[in-house]
Amino acid sequence: MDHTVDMILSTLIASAALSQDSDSVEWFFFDLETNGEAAEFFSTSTIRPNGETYDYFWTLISFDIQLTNEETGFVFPWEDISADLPLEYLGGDGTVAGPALCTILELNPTYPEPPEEPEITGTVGLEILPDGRGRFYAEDLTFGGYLGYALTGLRVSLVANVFANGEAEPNPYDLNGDGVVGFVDLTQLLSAWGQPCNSCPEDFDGNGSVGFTDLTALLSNWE
Ligand SMILES: [Ca+2]
Ligand SMILES: [Ca+2]
Repeated sequence: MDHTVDMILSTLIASAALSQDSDSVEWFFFDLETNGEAAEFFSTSTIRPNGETYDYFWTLISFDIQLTNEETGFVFPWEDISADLPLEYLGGDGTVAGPALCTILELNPTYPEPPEEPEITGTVGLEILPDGRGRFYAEDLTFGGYLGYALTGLRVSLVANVFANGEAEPNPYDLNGDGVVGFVDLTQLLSAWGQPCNSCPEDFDGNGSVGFTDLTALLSNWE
């Protein structure tokens, strides 16, 4: 299967004029297009990232595929196959726990249903980033082929509405506040290792110094 078609990324992100730390946003993600490479779009507007929960609903605008004749190289026009997709791909709603980083939507498209081919497998998703932007992405994509026809393109557009409720308690183990407990926090803890400190953030158990108990606490909250 030939993946020589250059990945084209085009986006038109229209967003309601909302200020930083807003309680609700409407994110339009148009034409997330890929030939199989990982692709991502970011919203221009933000929602406040410290919501205790987020209510959301999203609607698929289109889900297009592109086929190429492997013998002649003829590329067929984009075809919207959203009408053939299962109902759960056309839209949905729900609530996720904050604070951001949190995942609103994750689809694992397989089209058509096996054993039919050509097929798509992979992940298409939407998440709220720690800075409050929305990230719409497609990754781990595998395109199949059938009888001389190769799937060479995928294009997805959707709109999402997100509402922030309440305020999440900050995670004490997320020392740098980027929304995850990870290597950056570990590094920060280790750089304070063994030093006496009074109510410093790395001293989780509050015994006046940064040591093994604090390390264990951080690792058991690793994300
Ligand atoms: Ca962190
Ligand atoms: Ca300690």
